[in-house]
Amino acid sequence: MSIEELRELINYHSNLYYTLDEPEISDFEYDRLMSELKKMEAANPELITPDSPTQRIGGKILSGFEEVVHTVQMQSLNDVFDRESVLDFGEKTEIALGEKVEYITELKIDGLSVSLEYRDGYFFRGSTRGDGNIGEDVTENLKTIRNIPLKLNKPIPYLEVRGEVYMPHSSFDALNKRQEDLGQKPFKNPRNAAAGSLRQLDSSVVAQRKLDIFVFNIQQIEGKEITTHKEGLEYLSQLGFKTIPETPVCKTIEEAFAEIERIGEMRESLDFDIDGAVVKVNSLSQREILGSTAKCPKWAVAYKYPPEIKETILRDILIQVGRTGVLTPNAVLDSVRLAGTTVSRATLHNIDYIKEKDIRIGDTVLVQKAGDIIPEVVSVVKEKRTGNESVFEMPTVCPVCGAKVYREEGEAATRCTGADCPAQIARNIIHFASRDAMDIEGMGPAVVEKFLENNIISSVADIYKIKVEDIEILDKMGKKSAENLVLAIEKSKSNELSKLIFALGIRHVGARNASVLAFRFGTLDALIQATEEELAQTDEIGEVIAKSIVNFFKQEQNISVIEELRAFGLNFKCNEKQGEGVFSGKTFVLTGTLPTMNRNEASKLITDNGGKVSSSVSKKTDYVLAGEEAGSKLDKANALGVTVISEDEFKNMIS
Ligand code: 3BA
Repeated sequence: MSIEELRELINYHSNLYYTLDEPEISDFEYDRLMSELKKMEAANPELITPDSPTQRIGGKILSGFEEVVHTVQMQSLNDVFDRESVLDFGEKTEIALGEKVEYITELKIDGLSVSLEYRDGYFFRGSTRGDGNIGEDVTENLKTIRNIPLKLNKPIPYLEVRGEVYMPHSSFDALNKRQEDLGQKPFKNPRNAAAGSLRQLDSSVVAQRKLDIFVFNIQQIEGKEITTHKEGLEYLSQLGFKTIPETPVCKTIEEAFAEIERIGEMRESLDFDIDGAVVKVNSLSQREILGSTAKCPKWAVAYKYPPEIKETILRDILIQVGRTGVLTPNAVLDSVRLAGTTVSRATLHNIDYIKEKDIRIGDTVLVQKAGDIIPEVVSVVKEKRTGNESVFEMPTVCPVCGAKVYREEGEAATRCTGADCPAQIARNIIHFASRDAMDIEGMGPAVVEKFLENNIISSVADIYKIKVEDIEILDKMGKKSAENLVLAIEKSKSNELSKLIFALGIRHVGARNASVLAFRFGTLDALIQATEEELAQTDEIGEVIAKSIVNFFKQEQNISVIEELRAFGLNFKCNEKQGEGVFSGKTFVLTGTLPTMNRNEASKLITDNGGKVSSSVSKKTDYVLAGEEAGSKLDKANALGVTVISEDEFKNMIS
């Protein structure tokens, strides 16, 4: 097969798969064709064309986005919130035109508007809306979206279309799972995720995010006459675009409104969010006559659906333990239909929320979908109380693992303290193996997940039981990397104590704290025995950290993990030498912003040279190293007569 034939074949199957959702070949077969094409292109780079499917996998890294001036402004839409206003829009339109008007009601996708430009049938530029007049050039990112044709089915001279880029729920769920695994903040909703993705400078990241598009408007076209919106949409799909779905032509504004209601009912069954419906005049010549105001066309209006609220009975409150160890109370409800789906669970967020709204088991409550996804209990119908309702209290132990739960002052969240809690195990193991912790190379989030799925490990200590034979059979692993991983695991046994302390994942104990603790207590056993007072008296360790540490070691489960680790021969002793040098026996306090160093760098220089860093100024303090905007610590130093030095003086002391 020639390279052209192969390219055509892949584009053919890609269109079947991504745009028509009717694949004819398996994913495996498709991947095989792609890898064949990549090989051919690598051997003959001059044969790469702009519409090659290999151009969609991303890779170019930009330093920023160029500006794009929209030759036709990207307008906004007037919003309306009820039936009357929609009918009003119809009436005004028909009066202005003095004739009958046809309408089209479209889904209003909750994503980001973009503009796509084609010259001689080839996609050459894509841009964001920006302020409507000037947007950003995101061509490389848009190329990764499979539903954007790189080459049109007809080579018309020029075309500009507009559409909405969005993230399907399925992509969103997968993305947030990855975010959590990597210990990164999940995105709040698909719209934010889509916006964040389009702004990525590395298009290969965008390629993984699986964005999608619906095209809804021809903005400019050369080489084809079009007279109605419907005809435009049909032509766009002939050219290869995925156009906005559900667009029957409506003969009257009442029909258009019935369509709004129908869309409202199917809303929840869609694999993407909509934030309303748009009613548009079908005839392009009528649109011309109607014209626009400063920002909005007079021939279209956006209808926003009210959030649906339903009444039901709260039968019970169950606790769910998330991957971060947070206990979330969930309401068990009598099933109700809510915006298209059956709802029988709703979040109650946290105990403060429950107390504030005085939500009790047995109450009649109102529920709604919050942020479109998870339903929440909004309020209690107090008139319907019978007196048989019972007040809910948070459990004192984790319902998953039995470790004590813990709630910090000023925090709404209640957390489990178990290092081996099955609900948190993936996250804890990922943290344990990570660079600043045990630094086990080759044991990143994806590998940990794979090991958990295949029951190779089920606790932190299990890492040290892993054998080459267990893992080399896993796909993508292979003997060589399996051997390397086992070596890396073995090597981690002799890590510094500070790394192990950090790896345990004690809440609030960061890498720096772990190192301070390792020095101060010398062995893990001494740290386990330490009292809250002893801990709180340690430099840099405050009351909150001290409490958290004591709490952690009180949990039997955590001690048994530590005993297992001991049995595997992990290093429990601090072998790092406290630095020796000019600062031996001297205590420093840092305050304010230094001109060139950050806190960590300064602290390291102090400890490397034998000194100690303390968090508060006392008579025992030898030096206060002060920068810009130093506050009360500087005042205190002056009051006590402690020597205050600048960064320059500090550096001179070392050299
Ligand atoms: N149709 C958004 N604007 C839309 C072409 C007009 C329009 C939208 C639409 C102005 C959607 C405003 C930003 C804009 C291109 C201006 C839609 C959707 N139609 N179906 C009437 O699904 N979100 N948004 N984009 N021009």
